[in-house]
Amino acid sequence: MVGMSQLARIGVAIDAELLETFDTYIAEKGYQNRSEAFRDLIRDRLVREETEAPNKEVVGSLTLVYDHHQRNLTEKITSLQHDFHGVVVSTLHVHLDHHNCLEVLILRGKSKQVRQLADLLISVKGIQHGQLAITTADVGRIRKH
Ligand code: NI
Repeated sequence: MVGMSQLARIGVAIDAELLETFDTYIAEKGYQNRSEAFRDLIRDRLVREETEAPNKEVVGSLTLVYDHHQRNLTEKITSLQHDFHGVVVSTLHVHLDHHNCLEVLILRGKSKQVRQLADLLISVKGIQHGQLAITTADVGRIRKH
């Protein structure tokens, strides 16, 4: 793959107790060794830093749970999605039970637009839970492999 860099080895001095806690944590997460766990933590932190820049191009998934019987709710969230039609790539709707719906929106655009739409949707009256996960398609130096 273009841009694949050679491996560099580093030595890290770390408090023994902190390392023990870390080893327990990564074992619970299923990591086979510390190196991959360190790399994932570093990449996660870098993605978070990068995607906080307002003009950074990001992709995100927004999960919403709501009762579709709530008055005007579905109209409001549909209207908001049309206001941001350039940002909404795709939506998935699951009827969880008689009342509740789960909607997952795939969003793409500038970080500030994606966050603004997510905030507007999550704050609509009747949305029971909403959560935005942001990442970047432009991983560059933080490419996983
Ligand atoms: Ni539904």
